Amino acid sequence: MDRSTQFRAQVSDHSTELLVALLAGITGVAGSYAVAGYTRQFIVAPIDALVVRLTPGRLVAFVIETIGDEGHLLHIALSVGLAVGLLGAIALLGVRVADRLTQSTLGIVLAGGLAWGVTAAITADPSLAVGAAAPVLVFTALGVQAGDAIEHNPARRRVLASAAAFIGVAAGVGRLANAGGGDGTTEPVSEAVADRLQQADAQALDIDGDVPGLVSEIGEFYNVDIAEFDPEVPADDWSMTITGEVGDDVTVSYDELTAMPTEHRYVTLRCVGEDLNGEKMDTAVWTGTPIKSLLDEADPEGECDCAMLRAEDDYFVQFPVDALDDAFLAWEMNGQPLPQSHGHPVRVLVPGHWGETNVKWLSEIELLDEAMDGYWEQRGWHGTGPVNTVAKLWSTTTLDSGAIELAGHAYAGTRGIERVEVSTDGGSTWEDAELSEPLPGDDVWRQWRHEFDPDGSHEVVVRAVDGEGTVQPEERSDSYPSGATGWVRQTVNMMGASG
Ligand SMILES: Nc1nc2c(c(=O)[nH]1)N[C@H]1C(S)=C(S)[C@@H](COP(=O)(O)O)O[C@H]1N2
Ligand SMILES: [Mo]
Repeated sequence: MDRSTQFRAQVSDHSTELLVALLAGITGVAGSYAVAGYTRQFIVAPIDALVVRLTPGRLVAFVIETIGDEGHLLHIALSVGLAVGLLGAIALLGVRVADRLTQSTLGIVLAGGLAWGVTAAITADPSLAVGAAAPVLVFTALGVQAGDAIEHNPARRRVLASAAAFIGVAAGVGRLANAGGGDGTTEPVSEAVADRLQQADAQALDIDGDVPGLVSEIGEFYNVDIAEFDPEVPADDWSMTITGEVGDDVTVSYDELTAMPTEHRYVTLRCVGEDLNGEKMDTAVWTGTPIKSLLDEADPEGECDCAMLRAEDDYFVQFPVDALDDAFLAWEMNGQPLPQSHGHPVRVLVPGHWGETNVKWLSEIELLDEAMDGYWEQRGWHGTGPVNTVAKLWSTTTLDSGAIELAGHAYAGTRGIERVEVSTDGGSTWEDAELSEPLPGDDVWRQWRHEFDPDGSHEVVVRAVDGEGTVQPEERSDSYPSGATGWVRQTVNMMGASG
């Protein structure tokens, strides 16, 4: 062999190795998805958790502001890439070991074993880890035994085709696994909840446009999570401890909690990170128990009168103990067991405070001696206080009569909504909108609706007046760091809304 043929042989050797490693990585990730679905046992889940944890807060805020909800695709893509790289590197190691030591079996078993061990360790699920390990083993074996054979077409094409087929099947199976997880069954709703759902229906305004009712459907209720993969906490395994600067630690189990005096409350949540006219604001009927008696039992004695709430997804948020006085530990949403994505089995609902204080998958309340930042506060947000007042303009509809109907919801936390005012001339003159009767509760939105006869183009402006008589401030600010402010404005003409 002259030098150049030798060199060419080496290059194609390397490219075959790399191809096999890449296929092993991709099929390993696909195999893991096939058996685990989009859950915490999927190999990408723990890697993504690490990626999110290591991403600087300023970058997170920047992505939320510029890309918004699609931003999570960035870290998921990165995490999938890292998982492919990890399994691919293991396969490559196997191929090299087989090659150098001329021990095919050793290399293959090493790669399969390592892929299994690493996946089992990071997902904490040894049996489902086989889903990632098996394809790595197979493709390492292919690389070792058929290394020379698949250097050229059509063998290479056959290997690629089988890898592609495997990935396709795995994706389908994984999707089925997901569908099985949230099995879509509904529990019968108690009479008390049914009454409240009915009351919400009855009090909703007759709106032509597409606006949520006074109670949001579970599947439509917005979702904000720090983790891409929700914790899975069976009710039987759940308990919550009040600890730290307390007279006595208090621990409750799920059965103890649900045996306590039960209430059904209408509560609205709104995320501090949403746009002024965004849609991360929803209402449900929540079933749970007030937290006060448990707090009293624990007897808080910390210097700062503040509490750190912690959750199973390593989320944490700190705010004044006083805010917990009227707070609520909820285990049902619209009469259904709390869905996994909304904090199963138990979450906190803190009246009037921004969404981030409403900790899901709650595990611990620690009373502190000194105030500390929570997860979002460490990333620059100020989202633990009371919500800003807002009137949303969520629909603009031309009615059969030719009139234009404007509609939306207004919310001001525990201050309540007294009035919604609408201007159709850019803010020169104002009229009161029709308002839904207030639902019982201290922390509930109201629906509003306003009809007018258009005459050319209109600059529509809406603003709410809270229960204390304070008009929603006009000055505009972005959601970062303290929640969006300003009045929602829209240019509306006979054809409907524009901008
Ligand atoms: N454990 C935990 N609790 C959490 C969060 C989270 O990521 N983890 N997100 C918070 C934020 S920022 C908001 S706005 C609300 C959203 O609740 P939802 O997803 O049920 O609508 O939950 C809060 N509680
Ligand atoms: Mo939020």
